[in-house]
Amino acid sequence: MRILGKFLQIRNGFVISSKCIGTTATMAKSKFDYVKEFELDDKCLPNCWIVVRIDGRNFSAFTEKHDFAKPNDPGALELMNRAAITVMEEFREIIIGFGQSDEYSFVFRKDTTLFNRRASKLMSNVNSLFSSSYVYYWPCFFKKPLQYPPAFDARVVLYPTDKNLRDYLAWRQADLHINNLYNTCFWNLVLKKNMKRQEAEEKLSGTLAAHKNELLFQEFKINYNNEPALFRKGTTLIRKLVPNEMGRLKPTVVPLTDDIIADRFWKENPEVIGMKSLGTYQPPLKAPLVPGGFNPTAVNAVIPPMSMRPMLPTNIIPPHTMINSALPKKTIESNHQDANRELNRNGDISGHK
Ligand code: DGT
Ligand code: MG
Ligand code: MG
Repeated sequence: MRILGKFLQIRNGFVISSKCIGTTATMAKSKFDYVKEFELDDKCLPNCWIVVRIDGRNFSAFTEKHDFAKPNDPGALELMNRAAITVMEEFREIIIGFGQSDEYSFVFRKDTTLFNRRASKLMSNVNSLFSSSYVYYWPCFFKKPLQYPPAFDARVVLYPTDKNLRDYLAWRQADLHINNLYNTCFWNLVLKKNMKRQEAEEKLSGTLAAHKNELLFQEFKINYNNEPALFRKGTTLIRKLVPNEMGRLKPTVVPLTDDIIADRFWKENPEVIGMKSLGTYQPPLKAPLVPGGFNPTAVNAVIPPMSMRPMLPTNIIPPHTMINSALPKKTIESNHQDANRELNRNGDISGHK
């Protein structure tokens, strides 16, 4: 747009001399281009598992401010799972996720070429989608509105061998076990025996796991092994073939509350580390319920009760509702091969060959 004859133009809201336009554009290409060289190459080493772990920033304060149940808030854990499932539905090169407390680990297949394996791209995309999903789905799980925007930190760690990866995941689950046993004792002492926090801390100081188990049983008649698996084992997200309404098997992110330290899990789900065709989901025969109808072993545990999601459009309710409506075994088996063939053809789950 010309204002003062040929001397002034308005471009992008700035008034500039028409004489300078050509020169400025040329300079931007030649003179400033070198700054690109300052960007570090952060491409992840080849043939390594890429783990992105996110963790809530100062969640000690966040959980207090938002009245989370102590020591475990089922809604809060389900919200973490919902956000993590959103991440895994978007980034299909993630083969497994593991969540506990305010953290989630996501494992990219070791041969992923996503974002050219750039650590900062992988990490920032996962973290950003997780954080926005956490806020987006908040009203489905909590009646109290968010008091301030939560934040998550993130890191990338590479593991060169399958054993390293399994040990990493075992480490996170063992960490959960140690903290949860302690916290279950601590909060029972504080909330049920009216102990001061410092008193409870002193009572538990230096005690071994066996002592804590004994304390829970003797003083509160709690058998720790009967506590909800969600609290004791965290949530493991893997991909399985799950029948939809039409009986067709569809690749689905499935939340499990399983022991991932022992070999059994890895034998039952060899496709995870083996990066093979997906297995078919077998619903647990007997899903133990915890008070309030919360069902931590069922796949649809991540779906909040209807009463808690009045504000949600239907299209953001996760597609896991059919998982427990077991189809006849024969139908599942005959669909299994077709579904895996379809996966390979469409690259639907590019993480599995
Ligand atoms: P950070 O990660 O260094 O910024 O600091 P924090 O405060 O996030 O510490 P972190 O990540 O080591 O510990 C997680 C905190 O979140 C811890 O204070 C327990 C709390 N938290 C996590 N899940 C729950 C829950 O379900 N209920 C309650 N009451 N607290 C929880
Ligand atoms: Mg934290
Ligand atoms: Mg944490």
